[in-house]
Amino acid sequence: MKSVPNTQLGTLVADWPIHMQRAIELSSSVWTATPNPRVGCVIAKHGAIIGEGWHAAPGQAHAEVVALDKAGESAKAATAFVSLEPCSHTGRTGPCCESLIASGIQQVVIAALDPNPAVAGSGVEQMERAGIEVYHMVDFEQKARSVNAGYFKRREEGLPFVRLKLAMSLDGRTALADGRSKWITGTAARGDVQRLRASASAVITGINTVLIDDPFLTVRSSDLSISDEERKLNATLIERQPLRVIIDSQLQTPGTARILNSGGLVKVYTLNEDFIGKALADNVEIIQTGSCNKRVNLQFVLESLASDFSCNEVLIEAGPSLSGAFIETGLVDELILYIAPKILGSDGKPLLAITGLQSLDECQGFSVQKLTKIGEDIKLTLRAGQ
Ligand code: AOF
Ligand code: ZN
Repeated sequence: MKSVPNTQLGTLVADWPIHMQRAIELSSSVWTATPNPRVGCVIAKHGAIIGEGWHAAPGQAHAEVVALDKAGESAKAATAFVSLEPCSHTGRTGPCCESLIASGIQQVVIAALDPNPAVAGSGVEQMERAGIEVYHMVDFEQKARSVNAGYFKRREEGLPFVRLKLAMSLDGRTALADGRSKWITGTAARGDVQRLRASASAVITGINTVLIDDPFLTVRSSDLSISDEERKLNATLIERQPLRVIIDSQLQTPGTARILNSGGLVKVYTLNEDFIGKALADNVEIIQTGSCNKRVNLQFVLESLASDFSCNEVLIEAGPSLSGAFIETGLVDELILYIAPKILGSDGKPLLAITGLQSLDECQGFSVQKLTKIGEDIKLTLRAGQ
């Protein structure tokens, strides 16, 4: 495989960056393909696109196969641009590199190797053995990886990408002193949260939220404010419920909790050793996990979600204690903060229960990635680290 930086592309292949950019764009046509990565493919010949496609969901055709189908016989001697190394194994579908070889494609250009141990370079090897020229556009690697930050993190570090969603007033409060908080933010922001849920492999919450708010934490089609086109592309995701996860050290979740009774699978992580034989419902699994200062060890939970349930991206929607604990342990990769232009007053509930910081050096920093107005509210996207 030849690594080609953009600066070394000759005039003959000047259109390569455009096609690779398109392949990466196509990969994010769907909110998620969990547990699979998002992958896009463009097939080009003499500068023109003759086929393109993306992987829509596990079990459905891989991006290369969709694009090859569109290109038909013209794929012979053409070039395929794929955002991820074509697979070489038989999973839910057959190996893409065999389909590419059979089509008579002459060149395959990738943006990143697939970290799946069943692939990991063997896709490239097989294609090269069959006489296909394989190129790696190194300048697109970072972009391709960021589209699948969760997939790469799970495969390489055994952890999912962790997104923490928070909503607060202008003065950093989440509820009045008596706990009343329903709908601080407007309908547009709540519709956006629905989309975060639909994009997640799992939504994590804590026992306090279950006991106080009794949320469903479901994806509700009617609450998603999206275009018809986006609705069509993500139709299966709107129907699917992400895995719901409850961190419940003492196993206090009542069998009547809405989160258990709204469809989809639920995992309850607990420290309670007497859980054996306790059953909440058929869709609910109780998992005993390790502790850290008598609280559920959050790193263990995340490791289990990655290795036992193949979660690529998880969304935390919890109260100040659990959200604060995730931040304090440094496990959050991205923070999505909705700010409602309201003042709830200093006796209102704080955003995060984090105490005891002694110096400014101990404060965690975040870098602002994006700032948008959403309805009447503000949405801030932040990444951990400065
Ligand atoms: C590709 N093109 O579009 C995708 C790939 O069980 P399966 O058949 O769905 O395969 C899932 C694995 O295939 C996944 O873990 C990753 O290694 C690769 N994904 N590969 O060539 C695609 N989605
Ligand atoms: Zn494949």
